[in-house]
Amino acid sequence: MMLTRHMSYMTKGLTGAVLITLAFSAQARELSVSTVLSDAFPWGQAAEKWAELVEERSGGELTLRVYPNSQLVSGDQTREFSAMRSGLIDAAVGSTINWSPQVPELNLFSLPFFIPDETAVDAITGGEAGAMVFEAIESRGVIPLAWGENGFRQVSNSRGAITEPDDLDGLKIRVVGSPLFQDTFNALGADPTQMSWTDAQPALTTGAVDGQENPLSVFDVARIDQVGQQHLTLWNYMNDPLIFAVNQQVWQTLSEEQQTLLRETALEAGEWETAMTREQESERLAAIQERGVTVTELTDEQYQTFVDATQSVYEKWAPRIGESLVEAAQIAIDGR
Ligand code: X2X
Repeated sequence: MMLTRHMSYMTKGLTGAVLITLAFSAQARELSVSTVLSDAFPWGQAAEKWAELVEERSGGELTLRVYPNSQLVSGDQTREFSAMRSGLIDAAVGSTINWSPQVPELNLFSLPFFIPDETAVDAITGGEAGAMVFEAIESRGVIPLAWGENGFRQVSNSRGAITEPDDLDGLKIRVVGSPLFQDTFNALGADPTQMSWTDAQPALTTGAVDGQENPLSVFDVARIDQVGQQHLTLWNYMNDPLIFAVNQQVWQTLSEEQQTLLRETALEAGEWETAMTREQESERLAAIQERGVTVTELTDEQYQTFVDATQSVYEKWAPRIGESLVEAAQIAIDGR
């Protein structure tokens, strides 16, 4: 009775158009997606691509709204995973580095000089080791869907060319707020300082730090050379994959069709972004060199001096990551 009266009041009081809009918006669902970098970078473009594909294929029923620049965690990128787990944010395209304080298994990718090339990255993420990493994420309340790539990280500084660990002696290097990085740069004799990406750029500009490490795409797009970083060493010391993921409670409220749609579009966006990032590497390097940056490539012998100097990091962190995961990754690398 009450309901009937209420409905007839609604019908009389509202125009048909408004009713249709209400009915539609009751079904439409918007999920927030956090990223650290904006769509000026491949990373942000990965999230935008995901949103585009979802928009197209859901007919507007499901929408992803991308919030770049770590804004949903007030610039503190190492809180992104916790925020997603607690439901403060619905989803993210995030870096393994930034999530590693909450998911120790993700430190696998930051082990210095462990993953030699792109084929090795693919062998790890696409095989048993990758599945183990995804299980580790899921066991912490987040549903991982697909891989993307921020890229192999290279080191730059304002002082001089780095060709051996001695060249890093005493250099203040900005690193991400993940403890393994502290150990790696300490082992190399540098003076690492943890700070967010938001704080890194002013610190480089004022000379509060001498150097930083990031993939070529980040160095290029953010014009890191213009904040005094004239020396860049290509040492591929670690790869930083991206992961597309959704909060578990949010995931459970989605229909099976919506889940399939989110997973398939994440996979597609991830593959698209990874291929693009890799294809762009050589033109980015050329652009960086053209802007006057001294680029140093290491000989095998020089490379080995870095491997030897960071052996202790591997020994300390392999047990924290999990010996069986490190082993699975090693098998993937050897068999690639
Ligand atoms: O902070 C960084 O260096 C960045 C942008 O690469 C990450 O978020 C890992």
